[in-house]
Amino acid sequence: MSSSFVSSDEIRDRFSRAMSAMYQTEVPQYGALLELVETVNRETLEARPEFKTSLEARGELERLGVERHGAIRVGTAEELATLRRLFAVMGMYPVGYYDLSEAGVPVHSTAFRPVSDAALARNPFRLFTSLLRLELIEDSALRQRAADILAQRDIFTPGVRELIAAFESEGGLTSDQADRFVAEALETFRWHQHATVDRATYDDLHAAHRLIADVVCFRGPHINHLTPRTLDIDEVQRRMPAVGMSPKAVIEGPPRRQCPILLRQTSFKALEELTHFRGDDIGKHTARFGEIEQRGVALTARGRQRYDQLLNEARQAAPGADNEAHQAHLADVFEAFPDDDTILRREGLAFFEYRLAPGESRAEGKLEELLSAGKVIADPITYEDFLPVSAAGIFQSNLGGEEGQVGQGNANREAFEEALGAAVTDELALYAERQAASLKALGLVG
Ligand code: OOG
Ligand code: NI
Repeated sequence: MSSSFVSSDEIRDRFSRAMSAMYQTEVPQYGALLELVETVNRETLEARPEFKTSLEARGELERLGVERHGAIRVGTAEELATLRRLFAVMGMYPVGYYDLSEAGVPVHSTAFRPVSDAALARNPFRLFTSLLRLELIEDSALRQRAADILAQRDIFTPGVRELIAAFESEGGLTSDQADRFVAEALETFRWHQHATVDRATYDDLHAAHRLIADVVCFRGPHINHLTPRTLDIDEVQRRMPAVGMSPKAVIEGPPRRQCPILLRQTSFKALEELTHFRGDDIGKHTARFGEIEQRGVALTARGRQRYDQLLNEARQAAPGADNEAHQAHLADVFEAFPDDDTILRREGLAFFEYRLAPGESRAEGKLEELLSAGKVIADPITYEDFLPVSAAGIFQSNLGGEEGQVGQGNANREAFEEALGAAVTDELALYAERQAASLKALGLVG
Protein backbone atom coordinates (compact mmCIF):
# COMPACT_ATOMS: atom_id res chain seq x y z
CA MET A 1 0.00 0.00 0.00
CA SER A 2 1.32 3.43 -0.89
CA SER A 3 2.31 5.45 2.14
CA SER A 4 0.50 8.47 0.74
CA PHE A 5 -2.83 6.79 1.54
CA VAL A 6 -4.66 7.64 4.73
CA SER A 7 -5.93 4.72 6.78
CA SER A 8 -9.52 3.55 6.66
CA ASP A 9 -9.71 4.33 10.38
CA GLU A 10 -8.83 7.93 9.61
CA ILE A 11 -11.50 8.14 6.90
CA ARG A 12 -14.11 6.66 9.26
CA ASP A 13 -13.12 9.15 11.95
CA ARG A 14 -13.48 12.08 9.56
CA PHE A 15 -16.78 10.73 8.26
CA SER A 16 -18.32 10.18 11.70
CA ARG A 17 -17.43 13.73 12.71
CA ALA A 18 -18.86 15.15 9.50
CA MET A 19 -22.02 13.09 9.94
CA SER A 20 -22.44 14.34 13.50
CA ALA A 21 -21.98 17.95 12.44
CA MET A 22 -24.54 17.54 9.67
CA TYR A 23 -27.06 15.87 11.96
CA GLN A 24 -26.66 18.60 14.58
CA THR A 25 -27.62 21.21 12.03
CA GLU A 26 -30.48 19.06 10.72
CA VAL A 27 -31.82 18.09 14.16
CA PRO A 28 -30.71 20.73 16.70
CA GLN A 29 -32.14 18.65 19.57
CA TYR A 30 -29.42 16.15 18.81
CA GLY A 31 -26.81 18.74 19.74
CA ALA A 32 -28.61 19.28 23.04
CA LEU A 33 -28.61 15.52 23.62
CA LEU A 34 -24.85 15.38 23.05
CA GLU A 35 -24.37 18.10 25.65
CA LEU A 36 -26.58 16.30 28.16
CA VAL A 37 -24.69 13.04 27.67
CA GLU A 38 -21.36 14.79 28.04
CA THR A 39 -22.46 16.39 31.32
CA VAL A 40 -23.75 13.13 32.76
CA ASN A 41 -20.62 11.27 31.66
CA ARG A 42 -18.41 13.88 33.29
CA GLU A 43 -20.40 13.77 36.53
CA THR A 44 -20.34 9.97 36.58
CA LEU A 45 -16.57 9.86 36.15
CA GLU A 46 -16.10 12.48 38.88
CA ALA A 47 -18.33 10.58 41.29
CA ARG A 48 -16.70 7.21 40.59
CA PRO A 49 -12.91 7.56 40.28
CA GLU A 50 -12.31 3.79 40.43
CA PHE A 51 -14.69 3.31 37.49
CA LYS A 52 -12.78 5.99 35.60
CA THR A 53 -9.48 4.20 36.26
CA SER A 54 -10.85 0.90 34.99
CA LEU A 55 -12.26 2.49 31.82
CA GLU A 56 -8.94 4.15 31.23
CA ALA A 57 -7.00 0.90 31.63
CA ARG A 58 -9.26 -0.76 29.08
CA GLY A 59 -8.87 2.04 26.55
CA GLU A 60 -12.59 2.84 26.84
CA LEU A 61 -12.22 6.39 28.03
CA GLU A 62 -10.59 7.79 24.92
CA ARG A 63 -13.26 6.57 22.55
CA LEU A 64 -16.12 7.63 24.82
CA GLY A 65 -16.35 11.09 23.33
CA VAL A 66 -16.58 10.01 19.69
CA GLU A 67 -19.86 9.14 18.04
CA ARG A 68 -21.10 5.66 18.51
CA HIS A 69 -23.76 4.64 16.04
CA GLY A 70 -26.35 5.75 13.55
CA ALA A 71 -29.07 4.07 11.49
CA ILE A 72 -30.25 4.11 7.89
CA ARG A 73 -32.77 2.18 5.82
CA VAL A 74 -32.46 1.32 2.14
CA GLY A 75 -34.86 -0.04 -0.44
CA THR A 76 -32.99 -2.23 -2.92
CA ALA A 77 -30.29 -4.86 -3.16
CA GLU A 78 -28.19 -2.58 -5.35
CA GLU A 79 -28.33 0.18 -2.73
CA LEU A 80 -27.29 -2.23 0.01
CA ALA A 81 -24.48 -3.78 -2.02
CA THR A 82 -23.07 -0.35 -2.93
CA LEU A 83 -23.25 0.71 0.71
CA ARG A 84 -21.18 -2.35 1.56
CA ARG A 85 -18.46 -1.12 -0.81
CA LEU A 86 -18.78 2.45 0.48
CA PHE A 87 -18.40 1.39 4.12
CA ALA A 88 -15.44 -0.84 3.29
CA VAL A 89 -13.55 2.35 2.35
CA MET A 90 -13.98 3.34 6.01
CA GLY A 91 -13.06 -0.06 7.43
CA MET A 92 -16.67 -0.92 8.27
CA TYR A 93 -17.86 -4.44 7.53
CA PRO A 94 -21.25 -6.14 7.89
CA VAL A 95 -21.51 -7.89 11.25
CA GLY A 96 -24.58 -9.79 12.43
CA TYR A 97 -28.02 -10.45 10.92
CA TYR A 98 -31.12 -8.99 12.55
CA ASP A 99 -34.63 -10.05 11.62
CA LEU A 100 -37.04 -7.26 12.53
CA SER A 101 -40.09 -8.84 10.87
CA GLU A 102 -40.35 -10.71 14.15
CA ALA A 103 -41.61 -7.45 15.62
CA GLY A 104 -43.77 -6.46 12.67
CA VAL A 105 -41.19 -4.19 11.06
CA PRO A 106 -40.70 -5.13 7.37
CA VAL A 107 -36.90 -5.00 7.28
CA HIS A 108 -33.85 -7.09 7.99
CA SER A 109 -30.57 -5.57 8.97
CA THR A 110 -26.87 -5.74 9.67
CA ALA A 111 -24.42 -3.39 11.36
CA PHE A 112 -21.51 -2.02 9.35
CA ARG A 113 -18.74 -1.63 11.86
CA PRO A 114 -15.00 -1.84 12.45
CA VAL A 115 -13.91 -5.28 13.61
CA SER A 116 -10.31 -5.17 14.83
CA ASP A 117 -9.43 -4.09 18.38
CA ALA A 118 -7.29 -1.25 17.10
CA ALA A 119 -9.99 0.04 14.74
CA LEU A 120 -12.65 -0.15 17.46
CA ALA A 121 -10.41 1.72 19.86
CA ARG A 122 -9.73 4.46 17.33
CA ASN A 123 -13.36 5.13 16.45
CA PRO A 124 -16.08 2.50 16.85
CA PHE A 125 -18.56 4.31 14.60
CA ARG A 126 -21.13 1.92 13.17
CA LEU A 127 -24.30 2.09 11.15
CA PHE A 128 -27.31 -0.11 11.75
CA THR A 129 -28.43 -0.68 8.17
CA SER A 130 -31.81 -2.05 7.25
CA LEU A 131 -33.10 -3.35 3.94
CA LEU A 132 -36.79 -2.94 3.24
CA ARG A 133 -38.56 -6.22 2.48
CA LEU A 134 -41.07 -5.32 -0.17
CA GLU A 135 -42.16 -8.96 -0.34
CA LEU A 136 -43.81 -8.39 3.03
CA ILE A 137 -46.26 -5.87 1.52
CA GLU A 138 -49.41 -7.84 0.88
CA ASP A 139 -50.99 -5.61 -1.77
CA SER A 140 -49.20 -6.60 -4.99
CA ALA A 141 -50.06 -3.42 -6.89
CA LEU A 142 -48.64 -1.29 -4.09
CA ARG A 143 -45.59 -3.53 -3.90
CA GLN A 144 -44.96 -2.97 -7.59
CA ARG A 145 -45.46 0.77 -7.26
CA ALA A 146 -42.89 0.94 -4.46
CA ALA A 147 -40.42 -1.11 -6.49
CA ASP A 148 -40.90 1.17 -9.52
CA ILE A 149 -40.26 4.30 -7.47
CA LEU A 150 -37.13 2.80 -5.93
CA ALA A 151 -35.84 1.71 -9.33
CA GLN A 152 -35.78 5.33 -10.45
CA ARG A 153 -33.52 6.76 -7.79
CA ASP A 154 -29.77 6.73 -7.40
CA ILE A 155 -28.82 7.39 -3.77
CA PHE A 156 -25.11 7.81 -4.57
CA THR A 157 -23.36 10.77 -6.17
CA PRO A 158 -21.21 10.06 -9.26
CA GLY A 159 -18.27 11.37 -7.23
CA VAL A 160 -18.63 8.83 -4.46
CA ARG A 161 -18.99 6.01 -6.96
CA GLU A 162 -15.71 7.08 -8.57
CA LEU A 163 -13.90 7.30 -5.26
CA ILE A 164 -15.17 3.88 -4.15
CA ALA A 165 -13.84 2.46 -7.42
CA ALA A 166 -10.52 4.28 -6.93
CA PHE A 167 -10.21 2.85 -3.42
CA GLU A 168 -10.89 -0.64 -4.73
CA SER A 169 -8.44 -0.46 -7.60
CA GLU A 170 -5.66 1.53 -5.90
CA GLY A 171 -5.99 0.03 -2.43
CA GLY A 172 -6.50 3.33 -0.63
CA LEU A 173 -7.29 7.03 -0.83
CA THR A 174 -5.00 10.01 -0.39
CA SER A 175 -5.90 12.60 2.22
CA ASP A 176 -7.49 14.89 -0.38
CA GLN A 177 -9.44 12.04 -1.90
CA ALA A 178 -10.58 11.04 1.58
CA ASP A 179 -11.93 14.52 2.23
CA ARG A 180 -13.81 14.46 -1.05
CA PHE A 181 -15.06 10.97 -0.30
CA VAL A 182 -16.44 12.13 3.08
CA ALA A 183 -18.21 15.10 1.49
CA GLU A 184 -19.67 13.01 -1.34
CA ALA A 185 -20.65 10.09 0.88
CA LEU A 186 -22.42 12.45 3.26
CA GLU A 187 -24.79 13.47 0.45
CA THR A 188 -26.34 9.99 0.51
CA PHE A 189 -27.42 10.45 4.14
CA ARG A 190 -28.70 14.00 4.00
CA TRP A 191 -32.32 14.87 4.79
CA HIS A 192 -34.45 16.13 1.89
CA GLN A 193 -37.52 18.20 2.61
CA HIS A 194 -38.87 17.35 -0.82
CA ALA A 195 -40.39 13.92 -1.25
CA THR A 196 -40.06 12.27 -4.67
CA VAL A 197 -43.75 11.33 -4.78
CA ASP A 198 -47.14 13.01 -4.54
CA ARG A 199 -49.20 13.09 -1.40
CA ALA A 200 -51.51 10.26 -2.44
CA THR A 201 -48.63 7.87 -3.10
CA TYR A 202 -47.05 8.78 0.22
CA ASP A 203 -50.34 8.17 2.01
CA ASP A 204 -50.84 4.76 0.38
CA LEU A 205 -47.37 3.58 1.28
CA HIS A 206 -47.69 5.06 4.74
CA ALA A 207 -50.91 3.15 5.26
CA ALA A 208 -49.15 -0.13 4.37
CA HIS A 209 -46.42 0.70 6.91
CA ARG A 210 -44.92 4.02 7.95
CA LEU A 211 -41.48 2.64 7.40
CA ILE A 212 -42.23 1.85 3.77
CA ALA A 213 -43.12 5.50 3.16
CA ASP A 214 -39.93 6.56 4.90
CA VAL A 215 -37.74 4.38 2.69
CA VAL A 216 -39.51 4.76 -0.63
CA CYS A 217 -40.64 8.40 -0.84
CA PHE A 218 -37.35 10.25 -0.50
CA ARG A 219 -34.23 10.73 -2.55
CA GLY A 220 -32.06 8.75 -0.23
CA PRO A 221 -31.62 6.96 3.09
CA HIS A 222 -31.49 9.99 5.39
CA ILE A 223 -29.66 9.25 8.62
CA ASN A 224 -32.54 8.69 11.04
CA HIS A 225 -30.63 8.94 14.32
CA LEU A 226 -27.21 9.15 15.86
CA THR A 227 -26.42 7.70 19.26
CA PRO A 228 -23.76 8.82 21.70
CA ARG A 229 -22.63 6.48 24.45
CA THR A 230 -23.48 7.33 28.02
CA LEU A 231 -22.12 5.93 31.26
CA ASP A 232 -25.47 6.38 33.06
CA ILE A 233 -28.48 5.95 30.84
CA ASP A 234 -30.98 6.12 33.71
CA GLU A 235 -29.73 9.58 34.62
CA VAL A 236 -29.85 10.86 31.03
CA GLN A 237 -33.41 9.51 30.66
CA ARG A 238 -34.40 11.30 33.89
CA ARG A 239 -32.96 14.61 32.75
CA MET A 240 -34.31 14.58 29.20
CA PRO A 241 -37.63 16.34 29.89
CA ALA A 242 -35.87 19.21 31.66
CA VAL A 243 -34.01 20.02 28.44
CA GLY A 244 -37.14 19.80 26.33
CA MET A 245 -36.91 16.23 25.06
CA SER A 246 -39.64 13.70 25.24
CA PRO A 247 -37.99 10.35 26.05
CA LYS A 248 -39.44 7.09 24.83
CA ALA A 249 -41.48 5.37 27.56
CA VAL A 250 -38.99 2.70 28.61
CA ILE A 251 -35.27 1.99 28.38
CA GLU A 252 -34.75 -1.06 26.16
CA GLY A 253 -32.54 -3.99 27.05
CA PRO A 254 -31.37 -5.37 30.39
CA PRO A 255 -31.91 -3.54 33.70
CA ARG A 256 -29.29 -1.46 35.49
CA ARG A 257 -26.62 -3.69 37.01
CA GLN A 258 -23.30 -3.61 38.88
CA CYS A 259 -21.70 -5.34 35.91
CA PRO A 260 -23.53 -3.99 32.87
CA ILE A 261 -24.31 -6.53 30.16
CA LEU A 262 -24.95 -6.06 26.44
CA LEU A 263 -26.67 -2.83 25.60
CA ARG A 264 -29.29 -0.50 27.06
CA GLN A 265 -30.94 2.11 24.82
CA THR A 266 -33.46 4.88 24.89
CA SER A 267 -34.34 7.73 22.55
CA PHE A 268 -36.21 10.98 22.26
CA LYS A 269 -39.23 10.76 20.05
CA ALA A 270 -39.01 11.47 16.36
CA LEU A 271 -39.72 14.98 15.19
CA GLU A 272 -42.53 15.95 12.86
CA GLU A 273 -40.87 17.55 9.87
CA LEU A 274 -42.36 19.63 7.16
CA THR A 275 -42.37 17.76 3.87
CA HIS A 276 -43.07 19.02 0.38
CA PHE A 277 -44.76 16.53 -1.89
CA ARG A 278 -44.88 16.60 -5.67
CA GLY A 279 -47.74 18.76 -6.84
CA ASP A 280 -47.13 21.40 -4.21
CA ASP A 281 -48.73 19.57 -1.33
CA ILE A 282 -47.25 20.10 2.09
CA GLY A 283 -47.40 17.56 4.88
CA LYS A 284 -45.44 16.12 7.77
CA HIS A 285 -43.08 13.20 7.99
CA THR A 286 -41.90 11.67 11.24
CA ALA A 287 -38.67 9.75 11.08
CA ARG A 288 -35.72 11.37 12.72
CA PHE A 289 -34.78 11.21 16.37
CA GLY A 290 -31.92 11.00 18.85
CA GLU A 291 -30.88 7.97 20.84
CA ILE A 292 -28.49 7.14 23.65
CA GLU A 293 -26.87 3.87 24.56
CA GLN A 294 -24.99 2.35 27.45
CA ARG A 295 -22.80 -0.61 26.66
CA GLY A 296 -21.80 -3.52 28.86
CA VAL A 297 -20.00 -6.82 28.47
CA ALA A 298 -20.51 -9.06 25.41
CA LEU A 299 -22.25 -12.32 26.32
CA THR A 300 -21.29 -15.76 25.04
CA ALA A 301 -23.91 -17.87 23.23
CA ARG A 302 -24.76 -19.35 26.61
CA GLY A 303 -25.06 -15.97 28.30
CA ARG A 304 -27.11 -14.64 25.42
CA GLN A 305 -29.51 -17.55 25.60
CA ARG A 306 -29.96 -16.83 29.29
CA TYR A 307 -30.55 -13.15 28.55
CA ASP A 308 -33.12 -13.91 25.85
CA GLN A 309 -34.91 -16.31 28.18
CA LEU A 310 -35.12 -13.81 31.04
CA LEU A 311 -36.15 -10.98 28.75
CA ASN A 312 -38.94 -13.15 27.39
CA GLU A 313 -40.01 -14.03 30.87
CA ALA A 314 -40.09 -10.37 31.82
CA ARG A 315 -42.14 -9.52 28.75
CA GLN A 316 -44.77 -12.14 29.61
CA ALA A 317 -45.73 -10.10 32.65
CA ALA A 318 -44.84 -6.52 31.80
CA PRO A 319 -46.30 -4.17 34.43
CA GLY A 320 -47.47 -1.16 32.47
CA ALA A 321 -45.49 1.27 30.37
CA ASP A 322 -43.93 3.37 33.10
CA ASN A 323 -40.12 3.15 33.03
CA GLU A 324 -39.66 2.90 36.80
CA ALA A 325 -42.10 0.02 37.11
CA HIS A 326 -40.62 -1.60 34.00
CA GLN A 327 -37.07 -1.36 35.37
CA ALA A 328 -38.06 -2.66 38.82
CA HIS A 329 -39.81 -5.62 37.21
CA LEU A 330 -36.81 -6.33 34.94
CA ALA A 331 -34.45 -6.10 37.90
CA ASP A 332 -36.55 -8.75 39.73
CA VAL A 333 -36.49 -11.13 36.79
CA PHE A 334 -32.76 -10.55 36.17
CA GLU A 335 -31.91 -11.52 39.77
CA ALA A 336 -31.39 -14.91 38.16
CA PHE A 337 -28.51 -13.58 36.02
CA PRO A 338 -25.18 -13.40 37.93
CA ASP A 339 -24.05 -9.81 38.50
CA ASP A 340 -20.40 -10.39 39.24
CA ASP A 341 -17.54 -10.40 36.74
CA THR A 342 -15.84 -13.42 38.25
CA ILE A 343 -19.00 -15.51 38.15
CA LEU A 344 -19.87 -14.35 34.63
CA ARG A 345 -16.41 -15.40 33.55
CA ARG A 346 -16.26 -18.73 35.38
CA GLU A 347 -19.69 -19.74 34.19
CA GLY A 348 -18.80 -18.90 30.61
CA LEU A 349 -21.59 -16.34 30.32
CA ALA A 350 -19.51 -13.39 29.11
CA PHE A 351 -16.34 -12.65 27.13
CA PHE A 352 -13.18 -11.31 28.76
CA GLU A 353 -9.84 -10.08 27.56
CA TYR A 354 -6.77 -10.94 29.62
CA ARG A 355 -3.74 -8.78 30.33
CA LEU A 356 -0.80 -8.70 32.71
CA ALA A 357 -1.27 -6.60 35.84
CA PRO A 358 0.91 -3.48 35.97
CA GLY A 359 4.41 -4.45 37.10
CA GLU A 360 4.13 -8.09 35.96
CA SER A 361 6.38 -9.21 33.15
CA ARG A 362 5.23 -12.79 32.49
CA ALA A 363 2.22 -14.96 33.13
CA GLU A 364 3.53 -18.19 34.62
CA GLY A 365 1.14 -20.71 36.09
CA LYS A 366 -2.53 -21.49 35.84
CA LEU A 367 -4.96 -18.85 34.69
CA GLU A 368 -7.31 -19.01 37.70
CA GLU A 369 -4.37 -18.82 40.11
CA LEU A 370 -2.82 -15.89 38.29
CA LEU A 371 -6.18 -14.12 38.39
CA SER A 372 -6.65 -14.81 42.12
CA ALA A 373 -3.13 -13.60 42.81
CA GLY A 374 -3.83 -10.41 40.89
CA LYS A 375 -1.05 -11.06 38.40
CA VAL A 376 -3.36 -11.27 35.43
CA ILE A 377 -6.44 -9.11 34.96
CA ALA A 378 -9.62 -10.11 33.10
CA ASP A 379 -11.35 -7.11 31.53
CA PRO A 380 -14.92 -7.45 30.25
CA ILE A 381 -15.07 -7.13 26.45
CA THR A 382 -17.52 -4.41 25.47
CA TYR A 383 -20.53 -5.47 23.38
CA GLU A 384 -20.20 -3.72 20.02
CA ASP A 385 -23.42 -4.94 18.39
CA PHE A 386 -27.19 -4.57 18.61
CA LEU A 387 -30.19 -6.42 20.03
CA PRO A 388 -33.14 -7.25 17.78
CA VAL A 389 -35.84 -6.88 20.45
CA SER A 390 -34.41 -3.51 21.51
CA ALA A 391 -34.03 -2.41 17.90
CA ALA A 392 -37.69 -3.23 17.30
CA GLY A 393 -38.58 -1.12 20.33
CA ILE A 394 -36.55 1.77 18.95
CA PHE A 395 -38.12 1.42 15.50
CA GLN A 396 -41.58 1.38 17.01
CA SER A 397 -41.06 4.35 19.27
CA ASN A 398 -40.31 6.52 16.27
CA LEU A 399 -42.95 4.94 14.09
CA GLY A 400 -45.69 6.00 16.44
CA GLY A 401 -45.66 2.88 18.60
CA GLU A 402 -47.80 0.84 16.25
CA GLU A 403 -47.20 -2.76 15.34
CA GLY A 404 -47.12 -3.07 11.58
CA GLN A 405 -49.21 -5.55 9.65
CA VAL A 406 -46.46 -7.44 7.94
CA GLY A 407 -45.51 -11.08 7.82
CA GLN A 408 -44.06 -11.84 11.23
CA GLY A 409 -41.05 -13.92 12.07
CA ASN A 410 -39.62 -15.05 8.78
CA ALA A 411 -35.93 -14.44 8.95
CA ASN A 412 -34.22 -14.80 5.59
CA ARG A 413 -30.54 -14.41 6.10
CA GLU A 414 -29.67 -15.95 2.74
CA ALA A 415 -31.77 -13.39 0.88
CA PHE A 416 -30.17 -10.59 2.86
CA GLU A 417 -26.66 -11.83 2.14
CA GLU A 418 -27.49 -12.24 -1.51
CA ALA A 419 -28.65 -8.62 -1.67
CA LEU A 420 -25.58 -7.51 0.26
CA GLY A 421 -23.29 -9.46 -2.05
CA ALA A 422 -21.39 -10.93 0.91
CA ALA A 423 -21.84 -12.98 4.04
CA VAL A 424 -22.26 -11.16 7.34
CA THR A 425 -19.68 -11.90 10.02
CA ASP A 426 -20.82 -13.75 13.11
CA GLU A 427 -20.39 -11.33 16.02
CA LEU A 428 -19.88 -14.08 18.61
CA ALA A 429 -16.92 -15.41 16.65
CA LEU A 430 -15.28 -11.98 16.81
CA TYR A 431 -15.56 -11.80 20.61
CA ALA A 432 -14.35 -15.39 21.00
CA GLU A 433 -11.32 -14.64 18.81
CA ARG A 434 -10.48 -11.56 20.81
CA GLN A 435 -10.66 -13.48 24.08
CA ALA A 436 -8.55 -16.35 22.71
CA ALA A 437 -5.97 -13.98 21.23
CA SER A 438 -5.48 -12.24 24.59
CA LEU A 439 -4.83 -15.58 26.30
CA LYS A 440 -2.48 -16.67 23.56
CA ALA A 441 -0.47 -13.46 23.85
CA LEU A 442 0.12 -14.32 27.50
CA GLY A 443 1.05 -17.91 26.64
CA LEU A 444 -2.02 -19.18 28.50
CA VAL A 445 -4.98 -21.39 27.65
CA GLY A 446 -8.57 -20.73 28.74
C1 OOG B 1 -32.97 1.36 13.44
C2 OOG B 1 -33.42 0.99 14.81
C3 OOG B 1 -32.39 0.10 15.50
C4 OOG B 1 -30.78 0.42 17.42
O1 OOG B 1 -30.01 1.17 18.03
O2 OOG B 1 -31.14 -0.68 17.88
C5 OOG B 1 -31.28 0.87 16.13
C6 OOG B 1 -33.91 2.28 12.71
O3 OOG B 1 -34.81 2.87 13.32
O4 OOG B 1 -33.68 2.43 11.50
O5 OOG B 1 -30.77 1.83 15.66
NI1 NI C 1 -29.92 3.04 17.20
